[in-house]
Amino acid sequence: MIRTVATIPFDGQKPGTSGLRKKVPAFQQPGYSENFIQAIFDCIDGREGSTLVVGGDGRYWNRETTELVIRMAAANGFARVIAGRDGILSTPAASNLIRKRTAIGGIILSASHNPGGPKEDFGIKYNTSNGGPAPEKVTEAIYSRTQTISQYRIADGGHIDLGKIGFANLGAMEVEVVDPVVDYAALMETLFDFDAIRAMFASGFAMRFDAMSAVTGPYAHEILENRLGAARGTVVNGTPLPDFGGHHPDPNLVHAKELYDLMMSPDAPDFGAASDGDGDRNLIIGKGIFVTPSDSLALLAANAHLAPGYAKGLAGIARSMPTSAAADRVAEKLGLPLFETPTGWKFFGNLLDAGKVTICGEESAGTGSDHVREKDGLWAVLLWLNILAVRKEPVKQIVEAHWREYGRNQYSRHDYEGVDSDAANALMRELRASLGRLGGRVIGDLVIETADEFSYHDPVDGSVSENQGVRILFKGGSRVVFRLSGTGTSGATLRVYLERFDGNPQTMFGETQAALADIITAADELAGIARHTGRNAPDVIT
Ligand code: VG1
Ligand code: CO
Repeated sequence: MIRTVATIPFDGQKPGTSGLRKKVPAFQQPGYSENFIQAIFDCIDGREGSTLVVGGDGRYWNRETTELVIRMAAANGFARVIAGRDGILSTPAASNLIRKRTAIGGIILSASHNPGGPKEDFGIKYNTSNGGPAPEKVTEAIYSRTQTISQYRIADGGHIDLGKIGFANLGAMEVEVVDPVVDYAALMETLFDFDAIRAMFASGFAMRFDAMSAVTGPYAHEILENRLGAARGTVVNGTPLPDFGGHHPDPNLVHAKELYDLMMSPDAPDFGAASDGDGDRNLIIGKGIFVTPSDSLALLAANAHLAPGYAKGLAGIARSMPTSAAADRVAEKLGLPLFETPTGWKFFGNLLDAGKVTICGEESAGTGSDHVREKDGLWAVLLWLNILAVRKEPVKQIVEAHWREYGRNQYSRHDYEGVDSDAANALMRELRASLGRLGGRVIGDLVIETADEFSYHDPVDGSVSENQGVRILFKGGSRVVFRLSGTGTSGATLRVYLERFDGNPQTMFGETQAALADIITAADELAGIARHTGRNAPDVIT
């Protein structure tokens, strides 16, 4: 039976960088999730008779919402829903399924790196038929629909067993429950030299992969241990838990500290990696060396041709604006175009669809390629493994050789979390207002060359995205960027991105925070971080 039900007024917080993210109790209000899902469906032209993919990162409320999406899809004319078993699909695996099964789109249930549990975060995101996050014009349309909608449609009755692989019917709609790993693992086999990686593990190469009790556990067990022969126990925290074991599934040096400490100890294996809640990010640590995501992007781009899927070379490279310019140096040397986009994977979609770029990356530990339309944590790990299997050198040696060849972009991000929203907005407002006066200003040894706010002109569809972060460029190529996070669910998070280029082998191996000290001081002076936020130090340094 199909019911039409009145929605509740939507409280109108605009979906941010990655869809709608809120605390679980917000999504549990009767009619709330329904309102957003119906608004998504209303914005899908041609949904009658089409296929929809649904799944998420396994966090609390994932399964309930997967069932809700299926029931609403049945009442909204879809012919088929493909769901991951138990409602599980990593973000890149969902992107792959949308593409492979020519679905009209997909709904991904995740709050990525944010904590999970009954009082923690949940999220709903819509991806379009190319497998990528909906572009801004679509998310804007969905948002305005939430403001006018008064009813949603849902199919009652009928049993949905998400635990069992196979086909079932809900009214006229078919529900197909799939193994979340199989298609993704098959895709990875087409890109990487599994034989070479298997031989490397067989010869004693050791690694640790921390799945952070999030979605990548089943993927990593199957690919690393079962197919590539890594020792049992390589994958730790490999079972997805609704509350991620009480941790933040954020693969950074604070939340993946255990892995970091191991990799810096005398007992370190050859390679360490971790992924986030929904499996789209990666943390890469070699024995005795943390590889910053910006450096990792540059290194992967420079060495990608060593993997079969990229043997023909790259079409181009794209990075988000706050990501360091390390990749630019690789692009220049290889004679490739380099694109600078706003933060958020949705901005890479057009470039990838148009064949202008092959590899993309963000400083926040997201790297990916044209194999799907999302960033992909395990993909990055496998590309690293493929490179290591071919070069047969330790990670540290590869990274240091890269710096010697290209120079080093010393880089760090400082996050101030849970800042009062008014204070954070005031900081950004004052900073914006000061931009016109900053050119030529001297702070210590630094001279400001330009100061502006980044706006992006999409070279494919001509759309313009404004207010994408304040950037202050110093003479000599050092830089500080300020922006507010679009993925938080309480208060504001101020992100400060700091960068200095060092081409001198006498100094480039120095410690990062020390190398950036004068830029850190200048950042506070320019933005009044302590004055506005009352904080004297960031909460997270990566
Ligand atoms: C953060 C990162 C950004 C990333 C986004 C989604 O956004 O900075 O690079 O694309 O999270 O990542 P923000 O607005 O908080 O800075 V996740 O892994 O949703 O999937
Ligand atoms: Co994520």
